[in-house]
Amino acid sequence: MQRRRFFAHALAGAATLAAVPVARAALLSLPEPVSRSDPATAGPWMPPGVTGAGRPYRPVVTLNGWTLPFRLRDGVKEFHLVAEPVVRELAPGMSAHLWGYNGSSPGPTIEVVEGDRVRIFVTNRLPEHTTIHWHGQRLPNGMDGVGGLNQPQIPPGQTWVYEFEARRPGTFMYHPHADEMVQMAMGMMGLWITHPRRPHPWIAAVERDYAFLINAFDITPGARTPNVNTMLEFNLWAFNSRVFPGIDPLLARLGDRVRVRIGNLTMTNHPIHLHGMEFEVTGTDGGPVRPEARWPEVTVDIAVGQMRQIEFIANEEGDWALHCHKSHHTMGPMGHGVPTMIGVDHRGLVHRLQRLVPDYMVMGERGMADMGAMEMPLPDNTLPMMTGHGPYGPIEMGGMFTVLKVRRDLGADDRNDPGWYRPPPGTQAQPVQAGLQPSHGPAAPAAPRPAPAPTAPFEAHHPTGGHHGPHR
Ligand SMILES: [Cu+2]
Repeated sequence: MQRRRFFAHALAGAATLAAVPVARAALLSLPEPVSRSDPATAGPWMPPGVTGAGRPYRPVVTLNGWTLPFRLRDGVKEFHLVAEPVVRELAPGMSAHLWGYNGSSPGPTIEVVEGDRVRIFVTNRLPEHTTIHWHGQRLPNGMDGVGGLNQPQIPPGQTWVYEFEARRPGTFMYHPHADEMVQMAMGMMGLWITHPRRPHPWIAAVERDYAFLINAFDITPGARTPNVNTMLEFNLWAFNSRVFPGIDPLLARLGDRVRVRIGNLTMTNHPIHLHGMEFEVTGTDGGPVRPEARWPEVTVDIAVGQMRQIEFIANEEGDWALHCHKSHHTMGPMGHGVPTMIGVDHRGLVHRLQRLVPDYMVMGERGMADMGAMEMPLPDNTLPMMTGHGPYGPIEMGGMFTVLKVRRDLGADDRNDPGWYRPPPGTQAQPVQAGLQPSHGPAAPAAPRPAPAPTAPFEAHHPTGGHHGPHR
C-alpha cells in the first residue's frame, strides 16, 4: 500500500508529500473555480461520466448548500477552492459579510469515493494568510494544513495544492488552521463526504442523505460583519449559515431511510432534537459505528469539532420539527439583558408611558409568546427574535430550527416542498367544547388554512414581524 501510494505520487510529479505553492506555469492548467452564492439548496451533484470516473454513489444534499464539481485528470479528482470574502443571505431580510469559499459560506461540499486520489487547489483571495485543514482525514502529515506546523501559511494572492487519497469513508469537515478564531467566526468551513467504495457492512444504503454544518455568528443588529472576538455570546444560530425561517425543510417519502450528517464548528455544543421518530447515531468523524454499538435517541448532542451521522426510517407522516434543544439557539437576535417580567403587572404604568412614548410596550409580562405575532418595525438588516408562520400561526422560533416533512405521496428523490401537512380528521389537538367530553373518535377540527406555494417553505415575516429587545 505504501509503495503504491509512493509511486502514484511520484508519477503525479510532486516532490514531497506536503502542501506546496503552485508554480506560475502550472496555474494555467488549474481547474476553473466554480462559484455559487444562491442560498437555496442545490440538487445533488453527480459527476458526469461517473461510470468512468469511479463508482456510482447516492450524492448528499447539502442543506442550503451545494457540492463542488471536480475535474478528472489522469485518474485524480481535481477541485479548486477559492478562499474569499462572500455575502451570505442568512434569511430573507438579512445578509452578512462573511469569509467563505467559492462564493459561499459555508464553502461547497466536497464529495468523493473511498480510495479516490484527490488534488485540491486552494487560492487565497483573503486579505490575510490561510490554510485548509482536512478534519478527520487520514493523510500524509504535510497535507494536514496546520499553518506553521505542517506548512507555511498560504499568503494572499497565492494558490497552493493539497493532494492525498480519501482513505476512510465517512463525513468530514474542512476549515482553516490559520488565524482560526477569526476565520471560523467569519464563516470559513465546509463539509467533506467520502462515500464507501463498495457496500459496507456498517454503512446502510439510504434513500435521502442530508448534510449541514452548525455555525454561529455575533452580528450587531443593523451591522453586516460578524464580531470575530466573541467567545460565547453569539446572537445568530445557524444551520449552514442560514437561520429560521431561512433554512430549507428536509423531505422524505414515507418509509425512506434517511441519513443526516451534522458537524459543529461553533464555540458550544448543540443538542439536535428530532420530533416524531427515533434515530441512531450511525457514524462520527471517526468512522461508521458498529451496529451492535448503537442505541436509540431522539436528541444527539454534538460537541464542538464533532460530526454526527444520524439515521432513521421516516415512517410517521407529518411536519416534524428538527432543531437545537438549547432554547436560546432557536431565537433570533435578542438582548440577553432583558429582565424576566412574567407576573409583573404593568397596566397603569404602560398606559401612562404610552401617552409620552406611543410605541412603548412591555416585553413578557405573560411570557414572550406575544413576540411571535407583534408588528414592530426592525432596523435594517436584522431578524426578528421569534418568527416564521406555519399553517396555524406564528411558529415563534428563530435560529437553529427547521422541519422534516414526511409524506406518503412524495416521489422517490422528489425534492419539491409539498407544503404544510394536513392531519387527518381526529388526529389533531383541538379545543374542548364547553359542556362536552373530549372526543375520542373521529372529530372535525377546524380546517387548516391552505398550504402556501411550494417555493416558500416558511413564510418569512419580515420586516415587521416579531420583536427584538435591546442588543448587546
Ligand atoms: Cu444549539
